[in-house]
Amino acid sequence: MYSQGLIGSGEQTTETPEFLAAFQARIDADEKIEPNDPMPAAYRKTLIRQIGQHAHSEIVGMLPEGNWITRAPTLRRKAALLAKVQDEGGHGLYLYSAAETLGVSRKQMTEELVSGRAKYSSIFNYPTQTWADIGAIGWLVDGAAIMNQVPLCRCSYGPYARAMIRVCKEESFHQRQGYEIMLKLAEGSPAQKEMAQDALNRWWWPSLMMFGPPDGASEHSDQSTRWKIKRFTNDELRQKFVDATVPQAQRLGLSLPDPALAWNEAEGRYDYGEIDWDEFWAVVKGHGPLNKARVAARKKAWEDGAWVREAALAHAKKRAARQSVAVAAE
Ligand code: FAQ
Repeated sequence: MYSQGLIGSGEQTTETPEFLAAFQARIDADEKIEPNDPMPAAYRKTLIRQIGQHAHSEIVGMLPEGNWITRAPTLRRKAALLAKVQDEGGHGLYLYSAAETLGVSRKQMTEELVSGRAKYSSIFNYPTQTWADIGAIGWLVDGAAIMNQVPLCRCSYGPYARAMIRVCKEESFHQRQGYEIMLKLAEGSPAQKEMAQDALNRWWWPSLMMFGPPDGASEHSDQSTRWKIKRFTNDELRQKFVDATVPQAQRLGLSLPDPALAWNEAEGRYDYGEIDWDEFWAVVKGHGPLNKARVAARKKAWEDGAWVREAALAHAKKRAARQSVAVAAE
C-alpha cells in the first residue's frame, strides 16, 4: 500500500545499524518523534497503516449511527446523536491530517478506502437494526475504542499522540450517551428491555473483535510495542475491556451472551469464552454483512463531493494568482 511517492516530508535516510540504534534509543527515552525527524521507513509505514486504518474507521463508523439520525426517538436524542456522528467525522479528519505529516495524502488514503483495498475496523460492517443498537454502539464500541485509544495518547509519534487526547475526551462523552440509552431501555417496558438485551447479544462479540487478533496471531504487535506505538497487546486491552464492562452490564440488569464468562478469583479478572476468529477474519477480508454497502456509501460520497473539491481548488488557485499579482505590484 502507498508504495510510490510516499516518503514525503522526512529526509531519505540510510538505515545503518547506528541510525536504527539511535532511533530506538530516542524511543526508549520516551522522546516524541516529530514529522521532520529522521525515522526508519518501516516505522513510517506502520504509522501510516495504523493511522490510516484508524481514520477510515472513524469515517466509516459514521454510517451505522447516521442510519438512525432521522429516527431518533426524541429531539434530545437526535441532537446528541448528530453531535456524536459529527465528532466522528472530526476524528477522521484529525487522523488523516496526522497521517499526512508522514507524507501520504488524504486523497491517496481515500482512494484506498473507496477502492475497497484499505482496512477499517471490522465492527462497522454490522447493521444497526433497532434504536437500542445506538445505545450498544456508544456503550460497547466507544468503550472499546477508549480502552484502545487512551494508551495511544502516549504513542511515540507526536501528532498521533496529540490527536488522541481530544479524541479520547470526546469518546468518553459518546460512551456515556450510549450507556444512558441502554439504562433507559433496560429500566423501561419489558419490550424495551428486550430490545436492549437483543442489541447487547448482537454487539458483544464483534466489540471484543475490535481489539484485533489474539496475541499469537498479531503480526504487528511486537514491533509496534518496541516502537511504543502500542503500549499493550491486543489481548491485554481486550481483557481490560471485559473487566470494565461486565459490572456495567450487571448494573443494567442485562446478561452477556457468553456462558463461559466467570470471575476468576485467582487471577483477579473475568474469564471469557472463545471468540469466533473465523467470523473475525471473514469480516476483515470483506465478507461481513455490510462491507460492500459501507465501501459503496463512501465511494458515492467521494464521487458526489468531486465538484466541491474542484471548486475549492479553482478558488484557491485564483486567490493565489491574485495575491502574486498584488505582491508583484508592491
Ligand atoms: N478490524 O497485527 P495486528 C472507533 C488487522 S475507532 C479490521 O494485531 P495492529 C471510534 C490489522 O489492521 C476503531 N482489521 O495489527 C468509533 C492488520 O492488518 P494489516 C478503530 C483489523 O495494527 C466508535 C491485521 O489485522 N480503532 O471505534 C482489526 O498491530 C463508534 C493484523 O492485526 C483503531 O484503529 C479489526 N478489528 O493492531 C467510531 C485504533 N484488528 O494492516 C464510530 C488504532 C486487526 O497487516 C462509532 N489501531 N486488524 O493489513 C490499533 O490500535 C491497531 O491497529 C489494532 C490492530 C489494535 C486495531
